[in-house]
Amino acid sequence: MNAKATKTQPSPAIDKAAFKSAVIKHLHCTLGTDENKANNHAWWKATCAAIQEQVLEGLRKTQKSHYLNDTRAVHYFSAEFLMGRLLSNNLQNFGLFDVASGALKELGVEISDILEEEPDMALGNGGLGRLAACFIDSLATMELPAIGYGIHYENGLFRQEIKSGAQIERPDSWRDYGNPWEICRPESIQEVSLYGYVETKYGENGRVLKEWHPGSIVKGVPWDIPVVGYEGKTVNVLRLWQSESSGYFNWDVFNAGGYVDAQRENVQAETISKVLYPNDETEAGKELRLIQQYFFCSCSLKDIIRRYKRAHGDDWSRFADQVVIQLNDTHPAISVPELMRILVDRAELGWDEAWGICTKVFAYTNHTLLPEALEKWPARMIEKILPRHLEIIYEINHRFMAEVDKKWPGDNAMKAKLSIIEEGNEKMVRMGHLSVIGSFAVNGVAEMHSRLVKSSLFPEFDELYPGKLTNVTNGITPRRWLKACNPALSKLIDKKIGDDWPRDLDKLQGLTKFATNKTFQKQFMKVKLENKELLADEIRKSLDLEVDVNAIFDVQIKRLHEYKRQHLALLHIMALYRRILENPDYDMHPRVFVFGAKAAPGYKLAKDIIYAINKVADKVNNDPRVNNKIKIAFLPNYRVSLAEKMIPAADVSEQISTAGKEASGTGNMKLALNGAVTIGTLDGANVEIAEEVGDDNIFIFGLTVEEVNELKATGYNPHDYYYKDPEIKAVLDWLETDYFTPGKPGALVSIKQSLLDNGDPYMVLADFRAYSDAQIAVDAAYRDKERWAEMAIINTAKMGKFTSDRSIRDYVDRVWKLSSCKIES
Ligand code: TH1
Repeated sequence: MNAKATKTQPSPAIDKAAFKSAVIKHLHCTLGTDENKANNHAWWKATCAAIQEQVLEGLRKTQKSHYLNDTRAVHYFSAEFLMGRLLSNNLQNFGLFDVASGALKELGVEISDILEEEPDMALGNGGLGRLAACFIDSLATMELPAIGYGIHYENGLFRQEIKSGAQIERPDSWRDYGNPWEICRPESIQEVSLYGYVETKYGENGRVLKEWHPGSIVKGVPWDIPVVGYEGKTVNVLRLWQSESSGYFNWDVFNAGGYVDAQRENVQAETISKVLYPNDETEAGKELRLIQQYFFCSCSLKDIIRRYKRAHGDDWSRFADQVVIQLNDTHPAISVPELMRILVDRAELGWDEAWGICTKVFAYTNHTLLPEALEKWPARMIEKILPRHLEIIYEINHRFMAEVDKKWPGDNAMKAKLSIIEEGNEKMVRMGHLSVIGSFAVNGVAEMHSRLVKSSLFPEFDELYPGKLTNVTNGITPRRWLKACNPALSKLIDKKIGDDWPRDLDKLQGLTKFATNKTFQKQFMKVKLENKELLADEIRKSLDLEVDVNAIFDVQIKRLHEYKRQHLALLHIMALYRRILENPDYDMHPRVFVFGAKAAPGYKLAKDIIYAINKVADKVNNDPRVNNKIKIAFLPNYRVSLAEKMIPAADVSEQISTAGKEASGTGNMKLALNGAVTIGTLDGANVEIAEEVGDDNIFIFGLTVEEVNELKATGYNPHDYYYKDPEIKAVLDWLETDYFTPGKPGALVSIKQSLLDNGDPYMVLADFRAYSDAQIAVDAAYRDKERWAEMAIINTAKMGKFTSDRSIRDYVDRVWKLSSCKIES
């Protein structure tokens, strides 16, 4: 049964002939070249320029409509936006992909070739940054007034090369040859103060006035990236700030004896937005990082206030009706004292009135419970860089302590626990506490994570502020993560259930009834096979490695971190290898283990794990005794555009973090949406994926959070597993030999040490056997072709919940209270 064509497919604004002339016009007039001379890069730029005409028209109309309707808007503050490539996305969203592809073909150009010319905008580390990108896509698609605020890093996340198995970091220069999407807005430059000292003055009726005399001032230059919603009606912006020197030298501070501080110009202004810190989930604690955070928050708040004042003058009473600011983790938490400073010192509002505004404007999303990711800044560092902000933080805390005393009279332990200030050798400012206290809503990112935020991270805050802590489960945009990255599957789905699922992902439920239909199963698995062929080509090009597309494609793609347990996957692969060596007839369906992962440059063990995967790969891939039953492909430089090629080709999705550690995960959603079956722990959003697809369509294994905690409490000893399970022992001992690193015994020993001597903090050994058994079940299931096809289809069919449109709907209803705004044409 083929469903009718629906009306929701974007209808192209221009036809092929018009698009073709636009491309040629830009080739001539924007790029100064012509059809005979143009290379793929020039064609790419001309095509971008052609579509940018539509984009900018949409942007102008959107801004006009928002202004005329004086809309309430959400301002998404995030230190990271992992946008990836924009051309194919923008073409898709305008419904112009086929038009452009046809026009280019007539010009003798393959669209797939020019799409490859676009560098990724990699202004983020991983899930947190990509979530921000999915959210602004949904906001535009749902016609909600929204603006993303972040940093215009000159260098995004490093480019990863693999040399002799080891990770090497190279700078990422995404703008070297110009970025066709961004628009510089010099008319909206802001100034940001740093360093210096605070002067106390007395105004009329004895009012205490604080004046900050900064030691240096830098300029923030805004660059706007248009964000095109599906069907191209609303075009919102992502505004990224670039730092520049203001040429300003503070004589005032110089003369007041602050000579050294005045010289702070040598934190050269330009360095502020030079580079993205490459640490995912580890707080860097570096002065420059705090400056980056303050820099973009201060610019963004001033930008918001400028826009508000244009409509409302000095009347602050409506500010909180018009403005809501979402803090993406604690990275923008310094916004809370910054807004207080602007309101109290600049606008001269009373403290209570200012605090009333603040706590109606901010909402905070927590993304992790890992202690190493919870930001704390030395009070002395804040005092040096932002002396007035430290005073404000103390004042906020002073008043908060009084509230705590009201609730728990005389309980000093409680005060110490909840205080924004952590006492100790060095006083530290807890940015999480500041964010909870300064916000009207706090959310975790998956049901289980939000439960843990309430029960173990912030239980007292939950008692103090009932209802403030809530959940919004993460989501992903189906436009990029199915429609654009998997055109073959998208077309099959269109034919079967109609083409309005990219807007209404619950429609995929309609596939359920075909899950056992033999014809549909064949069609679905044929698409999967074609996608595996494409990835096999990529693996051949990148690694010079041949893989069998009839093997199970088993994919683990995410940042490298011990808690994500890529080393659990590695130990299992080594165990399989060993079983084959011991028994050449060892019965297993051939498997290709595909990895993509970057390690933080300073994270030694993570880099060792990458090295180990590559060394084991060298050996296994070239050992004829393996008889092609196992291949290992570690694809270098994992990034959004590579994910778009890997995800459609996956049969199995590895989501094997220690229970309680992965707040949500979003790769798990992308893979399942594309018909991969999950092998995973009961962690993060895996729990909700299991609820949606049902126990028969997912492979759950391992300790639960409760079991992890209990084992920890009663004393976990990894040696027990090492001595009790001969396979674990053999595999770990193997790491100590030079079998995988000929001539270099011990090159892989750090992994064994972390699992034994260092106590195996993520309980890899405790979960090994359960994982191995689950993999045996995966193997058996795959051999039953029809059963597997059914599972894969069900996974796609049941992912409706995980569209980022649903996440945004939840934020709108529960937190932001926004209304959509129709764009007048
Ligand atoms: C990730 C979480 O690890 C992941 O589980 C979640 O799906 C994702 O955020 C989106 O919510 C995080 N990334 C970072 C990055 C930094 C600091 C904390 C986190 S939590 C730099």
